[in-house]
Parts: sequence; structure tokens; C-alpha cells
Amino acid sequence: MAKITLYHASPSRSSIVLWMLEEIGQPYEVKLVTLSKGENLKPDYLAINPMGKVPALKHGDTVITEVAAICTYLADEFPDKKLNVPVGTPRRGEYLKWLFFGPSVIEPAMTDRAFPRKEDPRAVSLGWRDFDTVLDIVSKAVAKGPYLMGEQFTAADIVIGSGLRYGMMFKLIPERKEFQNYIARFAARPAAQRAAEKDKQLSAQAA
Ligand SMILES: N[C@@H](CCC(=O)N[C@@H](CS)C(=O)NCC(=O)O)C(=O)O
Repeated sequence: MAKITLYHASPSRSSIVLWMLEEIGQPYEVKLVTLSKGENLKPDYLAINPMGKVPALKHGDTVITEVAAICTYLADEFPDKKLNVPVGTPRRGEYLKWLFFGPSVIEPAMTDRAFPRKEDPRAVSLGWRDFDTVLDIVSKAVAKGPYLMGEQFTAADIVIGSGLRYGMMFKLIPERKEFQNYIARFAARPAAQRAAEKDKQLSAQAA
């Protein structure tokens, strides 16, 4: 079994991958990267992720960065956990749509709202819509439930659900009832709870 290493700052976007790894249930090692000490910008970490951002994941000799890419990779690499929608399944398209929707639509729309630009960009030049339109689309997608793909809980829920949870926690996303109900559906997952507990301990260790 190829070794898995998560480069993690606790808590941060890499906490999403910590949860994903707990869902996968394979042994993994955590290497803490302390952002406040600038460890993410030191040459040894930049050799792993030249962006100087966490998370990064090493699986054997393969290095993957970007939360959604890592979650997609792990779900495909360990399909027995049924967190992916496999190649050849018609609904894989929709599943991939949600995995990409987090980083390429929700995050930029949220950032636009949090840090307004001096000049409004031309809507057609952006790869996303205004924040309210984006949130309406996500509200509709999670309202029926239980999960984005219906009955199957997938890596897309880990990415989108974590984004909504952290967004609401930091007051960047409004606390819509649909979002709260959606998140409440998987808050009790043992892997989510193990990851939260682990993150608490790692935060204390890093402090
Ligand atoms: N697009 C990246 C974003 C990762 C990211 O922004 N990580 C933050 C922590 S939440 C970080 O490493 N910040 C350190 C810095 O910018 O110096 C992903 O999805 O993985």
C-alpha cells in the first residue's frame, strides 16, 4: 500500500481533506505546516506545492494539490468506500459538476461578495454568477436531499458541505435553512467527528 501523507494546517481548507481521509479509512500521516510561521513558503514545502498553500497530499510518489482534486482522487482511488460515482455511470457528470462547482463558482462568488471590486466586472467575463444566484442554485440542489447526488453520500458533499459550513462559520455565507439542514445530515458521520476531534488535537499541538 503506497504511503499517504497530508500536508495540513489545522484548521484550514486542508481540514476538508482530513475528513475525506477519515472517510477513506486508510492509514495516513499528517505533516503539520504552520502558516503563521510561514512554513508554507519555505523551499521544502514549495517543492511540494509551488503555490505555498495547504492542503497537499502525497500518495506514493504522486503529489496532488487543490482540495477538490484531492477529494476526487481519493474517492476514485478507493472506490470500495462508494464516495465516487464511477466512470461509465451516467450520473458521474453531475457528480463532477458539483466537485468543480465549489472551487470554481461558490468560492469566487463568495470572495466577490466579501471583497467587492472597485469596478463591477463584466458578468460574461466571469466563470461564475453573482453570489445570490449561485447560492440559490446550491440551495435548490441541497434542499431535497439527503445529499447532492440523492441517496448516495459522495466526495462532492465533503467539498460543497465543508465550503458551506466554513462559509457560514466565518459569516461569508448566509445561514440559509437549506444549508443548515443539509450540513446537519452529515455532521454525525463518525468520520466527520473523528476528523473534527483530530483537528482539535492538531491545533493544540501547533499552538
Ligand atoms: N485553491 C486551494 C486553496 C487552498 C488555500 O487557500 N489554503 C489556505 C489555507 S485555508 C492557505 O494555504 N493559505 C496560506 C497562504 O495563502 O499563505 C485549494 O482548494 O486547495
